[in-house]
Amino acid sequence: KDLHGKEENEERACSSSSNNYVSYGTAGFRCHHAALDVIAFRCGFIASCVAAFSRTNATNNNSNDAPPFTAAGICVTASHNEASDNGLKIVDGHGNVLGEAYERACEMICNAKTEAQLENALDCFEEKLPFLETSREDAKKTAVVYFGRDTRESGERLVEKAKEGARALGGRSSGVAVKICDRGVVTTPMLHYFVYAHGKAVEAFYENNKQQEEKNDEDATERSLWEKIDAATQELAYFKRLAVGYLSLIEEDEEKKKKGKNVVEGLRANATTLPPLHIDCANGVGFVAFEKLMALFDVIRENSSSSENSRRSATTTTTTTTTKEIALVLKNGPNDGPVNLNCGSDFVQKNQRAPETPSTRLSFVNQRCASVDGDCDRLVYFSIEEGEEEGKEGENSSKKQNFMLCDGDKLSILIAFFLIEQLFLAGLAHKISLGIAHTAYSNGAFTKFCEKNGVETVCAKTGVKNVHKAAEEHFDIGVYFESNGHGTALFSDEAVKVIEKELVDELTRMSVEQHLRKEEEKHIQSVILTTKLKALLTLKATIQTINPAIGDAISSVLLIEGILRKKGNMPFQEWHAMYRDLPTKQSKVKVRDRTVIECFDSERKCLKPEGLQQRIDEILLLDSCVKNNNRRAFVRPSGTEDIVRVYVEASDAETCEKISTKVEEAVI
Ligand code: NG1
Ligand code: ZN
Repeated sequence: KDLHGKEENEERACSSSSNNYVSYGTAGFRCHHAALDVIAFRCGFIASCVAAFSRTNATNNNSNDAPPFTAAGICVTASHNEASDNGLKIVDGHGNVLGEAYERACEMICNAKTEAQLENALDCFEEKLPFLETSREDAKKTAVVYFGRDTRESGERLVEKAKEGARALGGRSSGVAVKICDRGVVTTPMLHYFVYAHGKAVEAFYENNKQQEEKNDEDATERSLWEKIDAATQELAYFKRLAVGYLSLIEEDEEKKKKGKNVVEGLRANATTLPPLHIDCANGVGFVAFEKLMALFDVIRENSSSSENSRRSATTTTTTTTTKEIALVLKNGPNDGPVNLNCGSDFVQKNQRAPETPSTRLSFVNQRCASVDGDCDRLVYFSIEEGEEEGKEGENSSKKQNFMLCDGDKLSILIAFFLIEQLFLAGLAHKISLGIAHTAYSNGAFTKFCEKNGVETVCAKTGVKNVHKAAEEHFDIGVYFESNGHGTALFSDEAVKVIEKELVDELTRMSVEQHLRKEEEKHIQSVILTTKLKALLTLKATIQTINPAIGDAISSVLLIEGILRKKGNMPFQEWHAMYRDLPTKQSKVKVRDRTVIECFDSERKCLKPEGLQQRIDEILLLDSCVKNNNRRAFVRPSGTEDIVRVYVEASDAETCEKISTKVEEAVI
């Protein structure tokens, strides 16, 4: 009975639901916050189950090892959606998005309207879910559930509901005690990282204690674990990992600058430093998190007794940090307006224009800029050049703006090319495969560019979970970004091992050589680094700069800033000009029931309703009787909003518009 967790009179319809049925969308449940109390409660319960029954890699089913202690998590966020929406993302024991295999059962549980339906859904959940790797009796005594939320007003209420749901597992005579770790307002990737780090701490603990008596003392195990994973320690560990990774990544750059080894890069590095990066934080949690990162850079700088100048000023709207390592200007924080309203990566990427919040309208012009989304797991870079309209100088002149976007595709390209180069220099190109996973929304010019440069690509269905999976399955290092900036570079455990082993081997080889030359013993830093060693160290630093659990805008900013610096302060324009995007048009169409549309071929084609694909194919021939390879159009039901998305790409903007209008009509 208590599983309903339902408030009286709460029957408000979900904006993303049809017939009051809330589907498990592209990234969990998401709709108007008022309809989410029951769903939050039930998701909390689900997360508790995940935590209670899933194991770490360090333990296995048939051993008498100490019980597993992996955690699970709930992010209360609606990412890029408007401020009145909210949502629930469930994090599995490894810190990843809860797998697709569980989605239907979660959907059944969250939509059950009667006691019988609920019981049925729970049975289904218990019986079918593969994550129940342990039997009921074997479930661990403490289920640890992490909670985090973005800056939305409804977040606090929904976290409380979700906690109630999580605690309900303890109340079901399950013998499980539920431990709540509320991390307050954090980015989605931070919460994923905490769950991931929790699992790693547990794994390490069991590895270290395997041979010892204490392994049977569960209470001692738990106590010592809790010391490692309190909120402040975990948060500092997260920022430290990224910041130290970044500093190691750019370290060599300083050396290169002095030596001017590569003429072009050396010249650039001497002539300029990268201009500060102005970050539009979508009026959301990213602002808060970036501020913490900057504070850490300040501490590191102070401790390293650097004589460089540094300036930090905090106001409600803008925070600036300028150190020799990184220069960030933060804009659009939670006090500046409703989350995502006329700002954020979704606004910038979909509308192809700068954020339009009153305080920042003009301040992005002629700067190097980036935008994150409401929960800080997406990132795009952009720049707007403003100049005088030709031949119109003086008072009446109008300004001509040139908007340039480096979206997820261009992030992928920059990272992939950089890593390919490093693998080659490290002598590992033949041992470690690298490729890019993307979605149907990737620009045709991007896929052609990859093909031309021999970079393997694979197209997956929309949604991080799908692209992540494709990257994992196809490559040792899988770089993946959705065009909207969701993504990361994924290193397989095997790839990490190969890199680490090669690093040790190279260091050994160097010290043997040195010894043979009968040189005095020198510290490694005083040795001239070989190209191979430098590349291996760069790869290692890259791995550290990346959030291993999930795509993370903070981590991506550091990685991209690091790469641009390593490329001799590559100007934005040069990165942007690597290839030229085909004009695109994205629109939303409201229909009565979007679920009638079914897609295949990674959502590039339509199976149902009958005739729609044929109609789209006809429209693509507009004003032409031959197929034009630059033209592409597809439609798919959104998994996060109650709309159908239409995507069109063509050689010119005018044709895009025309095709889009016709496809929209066909959908309606
Ligand atoms: P839907 O609403 O299913 O298109 C959107 C994004 C996805 C992903 C999810 C989750 C587009 C076209 N789609 O999904 O890429 O980011 O939200 O946030 O941007
Ligand atoms: Zn997001």
